[in-house]
Amino acid sequence: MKLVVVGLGQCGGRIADEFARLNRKAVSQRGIEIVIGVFAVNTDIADLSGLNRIKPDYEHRILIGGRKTGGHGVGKINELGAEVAKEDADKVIDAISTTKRLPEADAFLLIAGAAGGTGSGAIAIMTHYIKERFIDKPVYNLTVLPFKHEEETEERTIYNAATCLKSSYLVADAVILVDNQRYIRNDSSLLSNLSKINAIIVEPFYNLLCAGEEKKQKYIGAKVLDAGDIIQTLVGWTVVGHSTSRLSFLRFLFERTRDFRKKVAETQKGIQAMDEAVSRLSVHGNPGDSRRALYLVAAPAKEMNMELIKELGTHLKSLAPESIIRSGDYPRDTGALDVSVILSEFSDLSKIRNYFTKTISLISTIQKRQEGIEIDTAFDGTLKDIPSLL
Ligand SMILES: Nc1nc2c(ncn2[C@@H]2O[C@H](COP(=O)(O)OP(=O)(O)OP(=O)(O)O)[C@@H](O)[C@H]2O)c(=O)[nH]1
Ligand SMILES: [Mg+2]
Repeated sequence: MKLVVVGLGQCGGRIADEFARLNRKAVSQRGIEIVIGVFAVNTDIADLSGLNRIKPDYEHRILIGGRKTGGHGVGKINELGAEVAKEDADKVIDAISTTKRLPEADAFLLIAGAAGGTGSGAIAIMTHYIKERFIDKPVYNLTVLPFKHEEETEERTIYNAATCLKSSYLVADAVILVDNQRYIRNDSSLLSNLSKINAIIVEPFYNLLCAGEEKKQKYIGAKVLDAGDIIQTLVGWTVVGHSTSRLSFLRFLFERTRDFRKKVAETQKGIQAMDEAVSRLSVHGNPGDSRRALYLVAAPAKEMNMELIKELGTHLKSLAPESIIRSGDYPRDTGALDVSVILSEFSDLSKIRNYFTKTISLISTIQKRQEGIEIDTAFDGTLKDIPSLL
């Protein structure tokens, strides 16, 4: 599957930069292309300059809202991010249109942090314009949810996330969710290392995008997972999961017997790997609430057989009984068993629902504050008896 990737705001730009790296890896290691154009869009000149792999010309690093923001960002006001995206959408569309071999792209992927200003405000607006201009291609959003400490310290965080997510859901073909907080679970040093988190965020996409582009016969699976399978799976709220387990090196080299015990062990290893991928979903969710699912197994050809793939399908069906499940195998020469999972069309995700309910109560508190009905400070009680001149 080939993507055109557009990163919006700082978070979006940096993750788009990671996709550019992923594509270079695919070209150098596998001789295939998975991303045919990468763009960063921002209101902040410094953020655009800080990127590494996206082409440094103004057609790939696109400054929007220069007149309104002076090139210094929108300071977390996502309404302003949305406004400048509307005003400068043409600039972005024109740049995308110059992509060589654009007709080969299977889909667009737009990326942003939900809690910021520029990306949060711009992602749904740009999705709308891109869909309008390139009507034959699906447009997906990859939306990054804030860390817990950001939610706790800044009211705007929740409000921005809720308004960004609602808007994305209304226009995008699917909203792939990634929760920053999930990536520091076992390693708190990651909190200060966003580039490491970004590398982990894009990991599940590597094999998923490569599998259908493979040209070499020995890497073509019995059941190839191609762009069509992925497009059919991605609908509405979506999460991804990934796990890699190393197969024992000696066993990998020498053990060629095909006895039944080995087969049982293989299946068990596969199920463990899938459980791990599901336990590491990019946002915590109940697989039972998804309506579409997909899994891809990448491993040495001799470690895989159709029975293993089928067993894994049965296992995923037991976790997500309401889901239509698609699958594929991807033979690789590495000593690893790699499982990628997509769960899509969620009917509920508590994390997202909480943003919406918290924002509704936040809005009513703000309204009351503005009307002077409720003043949440230590002066409350004394203040309301003082006449106001407003
Ligand atoms: N995973 C990840 N999250 C990031 C990164 N940079 C920022 N974020 C998250 O994104 C949110 C802030 O969004 P930014 O992208 O910095 O904001 P922006 O879109 O540039 O908007 P303004 O700076 O307000 O104009 C916060 O929740 C951050 O935790 C990054 O490189 N990786
Ligand atoms: Mg910024």
